[in-house]
Amino acid sequence: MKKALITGITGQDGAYLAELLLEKGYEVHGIKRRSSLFNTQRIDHIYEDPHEKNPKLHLHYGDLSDSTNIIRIIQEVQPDEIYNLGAMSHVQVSFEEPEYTANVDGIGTLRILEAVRLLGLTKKTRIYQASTSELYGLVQEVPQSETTPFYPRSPYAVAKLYGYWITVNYREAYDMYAVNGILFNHESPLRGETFVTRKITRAVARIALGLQDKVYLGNLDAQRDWGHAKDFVEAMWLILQQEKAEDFVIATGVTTRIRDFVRMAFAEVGIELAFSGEGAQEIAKVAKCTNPEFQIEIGKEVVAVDPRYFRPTEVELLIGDPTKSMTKLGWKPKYDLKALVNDMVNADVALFRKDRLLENSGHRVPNYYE
Ligand code: NDP
Ligand code: GDR
Repeated sequence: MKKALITGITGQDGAYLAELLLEKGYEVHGIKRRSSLFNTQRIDHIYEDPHEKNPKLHLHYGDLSDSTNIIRIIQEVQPDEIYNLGAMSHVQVSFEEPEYTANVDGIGTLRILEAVRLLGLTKKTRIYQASTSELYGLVQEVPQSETTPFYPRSPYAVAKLYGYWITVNYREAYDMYAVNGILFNHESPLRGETFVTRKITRAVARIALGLQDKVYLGNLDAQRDWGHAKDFVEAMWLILQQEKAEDFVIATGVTTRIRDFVRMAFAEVGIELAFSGEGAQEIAKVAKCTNPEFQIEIGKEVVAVDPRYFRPTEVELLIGDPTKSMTKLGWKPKYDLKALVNDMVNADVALFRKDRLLENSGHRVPNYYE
């Protein structure tokens, strides 16, 4: 039985990947951070009581900023595969916490590689590094492929640039199986609530159900190549199963503006929007509602721009070229953008129906607008 160690197992990708690897018969170990509240909601459905006989999922307390902790866990687990998904993954927050982001996202990667080297596991353990399309940053060429030059535009992307190159360097210097998956944006119902897609689908559900009046967003002109996280974790696994250690771009090859994601998400609940104004003055009002369940006033303003969500330096256009992964890995996404939006909006409508029930029976349900 193969053993995998996942950093960031409590995050969106960690949860889907753990599920996938368990299905494939792996023994899965994950690193979770100590927090003052439970933080395992995304993996509670696969959690196994450690008192049970032969559990297949094991959780270890740890942190990518703590080398000795990382060394000890890797020594104990002796993994065949490490998926380094742990990171401070929010681009805008990285402008607020640049040093912490560098430590965890940059040096954290080094800690994993160095632990494997020091423990003499270079021939046994394969390492997947969660690299990102944010490395491309300021547009140099489109679509972006494995050979496109990098120009990072945030402390997050700069930290990930170090993670990318230190992975390449350890591969070349020590002949390790250490590879980068350069993944474009991927989303799902498990996506963190403050990334733009989930922020939008949550707002759509809450507005349709009468729990919220409007949503404030930032740059509506940015373009992203969005896929489904379920498809993308499959690619991570495939990347580590190749004979030769190589880096791969994982993307859908289709790009969409934030504004059009907003339009599609509202359309999913039968609400048609009319946009007007420009830049920080842009708004969207309800033009039509074809769903009798949602009593929403025509003409109501449901989207507005708040410049506090503008980034000091923005990545305007991402569109990936997945040719290499499609030909060499045989990877092909099952979800297109419409299916992704449908999955996310339906999940949030189901989630917030529960909140509406609670509110209707007199309970206060807080919501955080980030
Ligand atoms: P999430 O933000 O959902 O998850 C991040 C995970 O990292 C969480 O489990 C989090 O723990 C953990 N983590 C944060 N800080 C530390 C730390 N100091 N030590 C150990 N673990 C830590 O991210 P995603 O699942 O979306 O992304 C997974 C990885 O892929 C990240 O590295 C991200 O940067 C990268 N990536 C993501 C893309 C995307 O579109 N989703 C695209 C390209 C790359 P906790 O739950 O306690 O916060
Ligand atoms: P991104 O994702 O920065 O691409 O990083 P995010 O969803 O945060 O932003 C995408 C684009 O939407 C614009 N935007 C807003 N973004 C947020 N979060 N909130 C808003 O209100 C808002 N309004 C507009 C942003 O300016 C941006 O252009 C994600 C993360 O998962 C990274 O970890 C990963 O590496 C990259 O994707 C690929």
